Amino acid sequence: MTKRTRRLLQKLREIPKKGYAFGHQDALAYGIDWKNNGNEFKSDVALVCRDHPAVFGFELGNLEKGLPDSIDGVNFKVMRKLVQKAYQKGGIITFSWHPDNPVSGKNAWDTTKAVHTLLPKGDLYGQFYEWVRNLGHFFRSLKDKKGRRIPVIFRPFHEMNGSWFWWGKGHCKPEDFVSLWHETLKLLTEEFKVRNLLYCYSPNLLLRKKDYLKYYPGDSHVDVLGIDVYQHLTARLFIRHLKKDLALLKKIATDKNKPFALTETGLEKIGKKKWFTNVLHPLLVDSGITYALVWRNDHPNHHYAPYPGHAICEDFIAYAENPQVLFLKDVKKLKYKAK
Ligand code: BMA
Repeated sequence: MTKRTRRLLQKLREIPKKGYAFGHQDALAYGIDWKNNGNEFKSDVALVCRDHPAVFGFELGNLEKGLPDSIDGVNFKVMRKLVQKAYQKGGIITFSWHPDNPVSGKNAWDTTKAVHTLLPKGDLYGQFYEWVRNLGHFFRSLKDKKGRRIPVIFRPFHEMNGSWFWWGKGHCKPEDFVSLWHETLKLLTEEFKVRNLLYCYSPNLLLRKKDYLKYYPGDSHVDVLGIDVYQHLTARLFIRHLKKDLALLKKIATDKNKPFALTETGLEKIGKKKWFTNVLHPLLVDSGITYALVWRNDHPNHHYAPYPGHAICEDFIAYAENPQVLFLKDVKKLKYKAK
C-alpha cells in the first residue's frame, strides 16, 4: 500500500470523530439533464446546496473488457480526469464494479453460474486474468499532477448475500466467492503491482451478524467494511432495518478495528418529505460510519440525490447545514496526523 493509500485509510478513521461524509455515485460525471465532458467540476449536489459531496462514486463495469464507456455511459478517459480533479480538491474516491456475466455474456444481473470458471483451475481464468489486468492498468493510471498514484477505494463483488448478481447467493459457493476475491487481490497486487487501493467488502441488508461474515474474505484482504441498504418500502421499515444493520456493522468493525461505511443507500426519486433531515440523518449521525453514499442521478425516475427544481431541495439544504454532515470542503479541512 502506498503512503497516500495509508493516509486515506487514516482519513476514513478520522471522519467519524467529526460526523460522516456525504457521497454520491457518478456525482461529477452527469446529473439530471447534463453530462460532463471531463472539463467541468460540477455536481447536482453542488447545484442545490453549499458544496459538492465529499465522496465520489464511479462505476467500472465495461472497463474489464477494454470498452471505452462504463455500463452507465461514462467514458473512462473522462472518468480518469474527474478522479484527478476530485482528488486534487480533497475528495474521496470509490469504485463499484458491475462486470457482465463472463459465461453468458449478458449483464451482471444474469445469474448463470460463473464464479468457479474464473478461478485458477477454471475454463475462463485466462479471460479473468485479462479483465483484472485491464482494471489494474486503469488503477495505476490514476495519478495526480506530480505523477503520484491517487489512492481510491475499490468495492468489487458487492451485495453478494443477495441473489441478483452472478457472484451472489445461490449462484456460487461462499468458498468460491472468497477464492475469487483472493485471486482478484492477488492479481492486482502481485501481478499488476497495484498499490493504491483500499478494498471494501459490502454485503446488502442483512439483519443477522453471522450473515455479514458468510462471504468475508478475511481481515488481511479487506480494509473497509461496507453495507448497502436502500429504502425500498416505507420509511419505518427502512429505519428499523438500517438501525439494526448499522449497530451490527459497528460491532463487527470495532472488533476488527476497521472503518465502516454505508456504501450505498437512498430512496429512489426521494418522494418522501424531509427524507434527508428526518429519516436519513438521524440514523447516521451517531452511527460511527465514515461515509454514506447515495446512488446515481440518471434521470427523473431513477435518481437518489436532489437536483435543481426537485421538491426535496429545501430539505437537502437544511440537511447539508448540519455540521456533522461533511461535504468536500469539510473533508479537505480535516486535520489529522500523518502516520
Ligand atoms: C443500478 C442502476 C443501474 C446501473 C447500476 C450500476 O442500481 O442504477 O441503472 O447500471 O446500478 O451502476
